[in-house]
Amino acid sequence: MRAGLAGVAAAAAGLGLGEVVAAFIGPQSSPLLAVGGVVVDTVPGPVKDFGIAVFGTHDKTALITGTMVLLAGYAAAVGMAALRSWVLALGGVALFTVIGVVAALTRHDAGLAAAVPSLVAGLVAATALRYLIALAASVSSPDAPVAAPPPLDGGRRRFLVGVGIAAAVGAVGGFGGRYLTSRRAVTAARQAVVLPPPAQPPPPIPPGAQVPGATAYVTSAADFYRIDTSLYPPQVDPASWQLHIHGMVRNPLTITWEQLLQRPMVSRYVTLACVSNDVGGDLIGNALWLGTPIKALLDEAQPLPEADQVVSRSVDGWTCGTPASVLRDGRDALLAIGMNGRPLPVPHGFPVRMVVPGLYGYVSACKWITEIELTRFADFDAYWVPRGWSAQAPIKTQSRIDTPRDGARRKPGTVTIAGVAWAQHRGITKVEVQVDAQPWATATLAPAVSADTWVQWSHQWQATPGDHTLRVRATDADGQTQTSTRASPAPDGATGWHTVQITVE
Ligand SMILES: Nc1nc2c(c(=O)[nH]1)N[C@H]1C(S)=C(S)[C@@H](COP(=O)(O)O)O[C@H]1N2
Ligand SMILES: [Mo]
Repeated sequence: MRAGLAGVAAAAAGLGLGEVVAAFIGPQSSPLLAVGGVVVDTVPGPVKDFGIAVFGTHDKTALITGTMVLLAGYAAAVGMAALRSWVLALGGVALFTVIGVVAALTRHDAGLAAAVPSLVAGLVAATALRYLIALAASVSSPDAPVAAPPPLDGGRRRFLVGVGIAAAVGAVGGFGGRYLTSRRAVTAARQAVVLPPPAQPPPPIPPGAQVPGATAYVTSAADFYRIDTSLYPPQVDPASWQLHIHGMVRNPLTITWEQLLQRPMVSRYVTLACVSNDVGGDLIGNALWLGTPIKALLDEAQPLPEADQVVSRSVDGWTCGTPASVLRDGRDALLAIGMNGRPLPVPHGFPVRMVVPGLYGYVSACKWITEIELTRFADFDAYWVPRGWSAQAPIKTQSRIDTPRDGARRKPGTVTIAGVAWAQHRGITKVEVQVDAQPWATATLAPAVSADTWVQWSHQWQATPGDHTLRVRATDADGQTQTSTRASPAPDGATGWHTVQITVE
């Protein structure tokens, strides 16, 4: 018990100081984040149902908490082992140090220095453990539970003080390290960015685009879903940002932030969607993006005709593969620097990301982009492809009921059913609503800025008392109506009709 406590406290002290050191070397070198990052990159393949192209905020918190709980268990065992054999305990600490070092060194673009936080953590943990175990062993009273706790003798008090100091070092180091890391973030650099004006003003939002009861037509940055594999958003300073366009091109290019700002800028509403968005889900958002057309950049680089895939690489090594034909077909595929009139928020890709109307995010929306490589689908699989997701992933026509919510209660009489529908770049031509087994009724479509955004719809229903099932389905400009067949998001997007149950009384 006492030895277990010593193990946990020693591990906390080590990891805490590791965080402080990592603040100076780089967030990805933190032992916890490095090991967590390796877990993110390796687990999705083999573990079924975790292989989803979604890694949201909750998953990140769960992963770090889970790692800490596992670590605490392991550290307690190492503490216990230390009572029996110091060599065994030292081996236990060393094993974890090595795992941390290897994880940190294998992160994308890691230098040798990335090993230092884990090494410091291991050294501190071993030293603290040695000291605390010595204190624990010097405690005279036995460990067995007793009816009333015996008065603290000197040895016990010294041990508890030792554990307390180690735990405090862990807590102060952990929070302090996080604080130092946040101080080194690119917040100030982002605030200093002055966005260039677009060549033309942003397209006006047609009156009536917003239907009462439906979600906001333009999603604020704060409400915009965030999906990526990074446990700490990459901090990229525009001053040192560069984009390399290379691979199967006649004319490889490198552009700096200053050069990017000189390029023609357009301002476009585009609705982004995650392939992991389940029927009725909210991994979708619509924003006004400011950026420069990718097509012109590619034209300058002169891709070879055989290059059918554009691989975009983020500063953290994440990749996505986009059909070269899509990026060059004239749609508003952008290298974006602004979101809703502000520089991109750091979690959404500051300073530069890709935005491509009509493709799911995992094959097009590379955040923190630093590289564009022309290649062939036959030659390279981007990040999610070996993890069970399709290489090609156009957004599927979908619709969602925003009001009434599932389980809602309404009074009999006129009830507004409303929501959104999307088929980016094709456009929505019809939305229909079905109540119970009645015939499908055509909903009223609100105007939208373009076929690249979602569209809102509404339907007035004369509600009668009882339990009711409401369904929605959309038809796109290709004439395709959503299938009723329920499919889960993997491998290329969910299908099925969004359905809610409500009670009228
Ligand atoms: N660098 C990087 N870019 C990325 C991802 C990622 O994991 N890393 N995830 C992609 C996925 S799966 C989606 S759906 C979109 C989400 O963009 P958002 O977080 O701005 O909404 O980003 C894409 N760009
Ligand atoms: Mo996604």
